[in-house]
Amino acid sequence: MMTKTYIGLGSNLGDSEQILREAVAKLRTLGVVAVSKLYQSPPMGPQDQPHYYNAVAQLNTHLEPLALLDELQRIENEAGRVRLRRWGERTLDLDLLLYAEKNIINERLTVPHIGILERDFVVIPLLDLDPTLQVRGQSLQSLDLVQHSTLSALVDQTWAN
Ligand code: ROI
Repeated sequence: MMTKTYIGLGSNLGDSEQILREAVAKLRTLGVVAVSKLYQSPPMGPQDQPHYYNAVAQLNTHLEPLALLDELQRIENEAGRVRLRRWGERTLDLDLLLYAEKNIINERLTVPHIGILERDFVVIPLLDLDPTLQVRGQSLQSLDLVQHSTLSALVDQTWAN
């Protein structure tokens, strides 16, 4: 069975735009992918780190949640993932945000992703992909942070093609 999933992408170490492009190319080996615009976003966490490049991919895949998580972690590792400190800079972050309408809680994975409704760098790209999206019964479009977003679009949705 094909499942519609959403993956958050973030990077603020190295050539972040290229790193995210390569990550999207690898996601395409897991199923059918559509991408949001590419954004630049001020760091959440310590401010003495570079701004982030953020985007979201919609992935239609046959993979079960934990098998998908394994693949995401493999892609992170292949990007030479470096993480310097908690809440700090990283080469590549791939977060499983949503797995259809499923709620998943186990030691490796919480879906919907914790904090999804509080982070503009997740919510705004999600809305590019589906302006009507709801999470835990909440319409993303009507969240306050959509009006007060600190995000700036760098390039349109053709960036990862
Ligand atoms: N801040 C921004 N703007 N974007 C991210 O992707 C991001 N990722 C993180 C933390 C450190 C929470 N801050 C972030 O993991």
